[in-house]
Amino acid sequence: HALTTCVALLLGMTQEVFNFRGFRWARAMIHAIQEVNNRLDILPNITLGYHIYDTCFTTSKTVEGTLAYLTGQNETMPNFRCSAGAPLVAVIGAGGSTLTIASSRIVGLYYFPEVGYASSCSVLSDKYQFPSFLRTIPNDNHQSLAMAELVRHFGWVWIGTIAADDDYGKYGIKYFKQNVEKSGICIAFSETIPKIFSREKILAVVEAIKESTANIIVVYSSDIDLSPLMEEIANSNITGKTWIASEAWVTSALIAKPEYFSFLGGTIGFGVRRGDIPGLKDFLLDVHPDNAASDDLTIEFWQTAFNCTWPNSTVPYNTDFRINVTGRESGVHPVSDQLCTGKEKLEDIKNTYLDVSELRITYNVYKAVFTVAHALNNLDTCVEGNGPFPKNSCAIIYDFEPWQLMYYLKNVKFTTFDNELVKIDDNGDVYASYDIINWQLNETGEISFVKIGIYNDTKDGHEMKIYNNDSIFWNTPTLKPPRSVCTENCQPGARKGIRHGVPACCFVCIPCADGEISNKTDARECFPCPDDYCSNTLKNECVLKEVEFLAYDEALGTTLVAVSLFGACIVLSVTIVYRIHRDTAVVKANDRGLSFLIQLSLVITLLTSFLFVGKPKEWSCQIRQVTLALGFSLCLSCILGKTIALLLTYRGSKLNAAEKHDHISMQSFHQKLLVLISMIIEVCICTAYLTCIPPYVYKNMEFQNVKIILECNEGSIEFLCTMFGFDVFLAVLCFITAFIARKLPDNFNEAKFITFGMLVFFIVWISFVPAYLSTRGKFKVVVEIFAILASSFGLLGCIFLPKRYIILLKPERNTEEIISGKATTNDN
Ligand code: TCR
Repeated sequence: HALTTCVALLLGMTQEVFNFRGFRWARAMIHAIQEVNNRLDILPNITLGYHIYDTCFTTSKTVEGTLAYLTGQNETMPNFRCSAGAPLVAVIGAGGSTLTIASSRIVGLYYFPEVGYASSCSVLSDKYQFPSFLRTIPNDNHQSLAMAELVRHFGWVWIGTIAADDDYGKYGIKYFKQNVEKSGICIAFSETIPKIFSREKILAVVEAIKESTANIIVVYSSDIDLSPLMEEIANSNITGKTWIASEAWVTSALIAKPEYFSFLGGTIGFGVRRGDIPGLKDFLLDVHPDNAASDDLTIEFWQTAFNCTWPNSTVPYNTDFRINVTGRESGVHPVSDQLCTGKEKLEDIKNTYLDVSELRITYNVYKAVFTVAHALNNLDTCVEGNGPFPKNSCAIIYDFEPWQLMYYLKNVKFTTFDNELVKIDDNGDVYASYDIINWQLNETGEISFVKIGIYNDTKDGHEMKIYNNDSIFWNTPTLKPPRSVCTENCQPGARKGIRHGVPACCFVCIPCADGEISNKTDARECFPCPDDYCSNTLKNECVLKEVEFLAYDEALGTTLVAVSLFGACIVLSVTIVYRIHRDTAVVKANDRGLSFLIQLSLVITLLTSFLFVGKPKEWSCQIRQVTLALGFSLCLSCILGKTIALLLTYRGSKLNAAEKHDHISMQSFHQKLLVLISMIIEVCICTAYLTCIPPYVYKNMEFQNVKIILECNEGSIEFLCTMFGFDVFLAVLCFITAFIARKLPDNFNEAKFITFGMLVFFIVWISFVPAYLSTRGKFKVVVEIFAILASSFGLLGCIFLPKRYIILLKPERNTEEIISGKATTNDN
């Protein structure tokens, strides 16, 4: 004689309309129980019985059902009942986590087992609160993690979330947020769908979705709760969003309607493992009110499926009192006057109940039943003396305590027809594995759920695999993965600037300042370029600053050098002329040696311009001013020697020939001495300058950000002034002496020309000072070379050219007589 034990199934079958999916679960449980009863390897001598309670998706009904089952007060239950006296085994259910939490708190008091098939909320893993709860669906924490991983995978950083107003939605979204926020992803909005229908609240959610720029919306809700929102979204035609679906609605026919595809297409979601339960389809078809006349659920199912009224039945047709309370009209079918004949064919219709293509939760129900059956079987096959209980005793199948079955449930381990190993861990959880599902439209115009990847919880972390990115359908105009950002990335060359009072993903891009760069996207800071570098126009690279100096190969440099070379050639030509005519009066008059020295010094000064042109080097900086100063001092001291000689010659002209000769050679000696002394003084000053504070190459960046002006820093202005001051001093002496000697009868008006030459010299150098001070960069050098050339040419022109003119073109004037005595008459 078979003994009957009794299982209760808690599930939501009716909310506002009959829930075909729930009815399928109920039928799947019956099918599983029948399989257990038919199988010889599990509980051979025992028949499992069952009670089915409708939770109506409300806590009160769930609690009522639970209590009715435990106490045996069966009034409210539908047609299924166990034979009296059969021991109670376990509760399977309830559907949603909120309901399970309610029922599990009650059964937990007695340590009475409850096996959930769809209750995935993470709190149910807390064994302190729910000691007797186990489940065949993975804990939602895994799903939240998977969603976060998915969002990261596609680089979305600006995300809206919608949660059902229950434990499932709230805990799921909470854990998702915790996960994404760690990786810098921002939540654009967080909305909740009301449990009790309220149009205003739903419209508020729709408004939030419409207004937000987030293109990715994560929804944690059951299909029942979500459908009114989706209806409203369809009405307001919100497109361009990609939805991330939680397991509870990803394969739901209630949401995946073809007419919704334009805005829900491309949805990506997670589904628990599916299994094709053998024989289920036939079993589902094998339902008829005639077979169970008193079964209200079957009658209600029949009436809803065929839109007719079963004759003489007491089952009301879709007249839930809440419809009037909330005033919700849509989705309620009008009462049909047509009577059901009983000849309607289930095979002809197509509805959720008969759809066995996506058996995921149904498969979980199947596994839940088998978990209980295997645990009972283990309890039954316990060998006395080898048992797990005190004194190695066993529990007796006819009469055991709930905790004894709990022991076996916690250690249950079996494989299904699908070869899936079901193993329940200490927290009552199972191994987490999800299919990643993408909504696509198939040829027949229906939504198909395409598996595009998997997510597995592994021992060390988790792994997500997307098989092929191209197989994903994206509901975007380009069919490319959407982007979801609050602000587009800051390109290199700009940095992120925070905006107060908005999430961190919404920022402003501030371009880097001159001389600063950022070379990566979304840089927080701009970095200053090193000294010799400046930023390019895009501000993403440091480029070497342009170096400015007067180069040989630019027009100005070449011209100046050419002019100075030309000057040097003239001087040379003068020297040659002097050399050839060295014994003529003009050349011999007033010391030949000095004239050669002056020519030499002019060549030196003219050629110093070579040191000024070209890239300044340490050595060129150091010698250029010094050479110049020495050149000038040589030149000026020689001229001074000459002018002094002129003054003295005048006096000497009254001497006789012998005295005159002595006088002249003495004078020549004195002149050389003067030159020597002034050169020694100048050399000393220059040596002191170069040893104490020498000039050096200086990169001047003060005036321009993009250019380095390469110039010579003069080191010590004091030394420089002393050096040139001495030249000036010589020049002044020259000028004075020449000026005095100007009226004296002399060699071919030499004093006059020298006066004139010195005037040119002064004018040039006096105008040099303001010009030099007011120019920048390479033009400073140009001004200086200009002054050098001008003054050198001035001297050259005034001192030598008139003489050359006489030598070459007026040789008749080149005689002794003119020079001495009679010259006075010629003068003026
Ligand atoms: N966990 C949900 C309820 C739920 C559900 C479903 C309801 C899940 N999957 C599929 C209907 C259909 C996952 C909860 O509340 O825990």
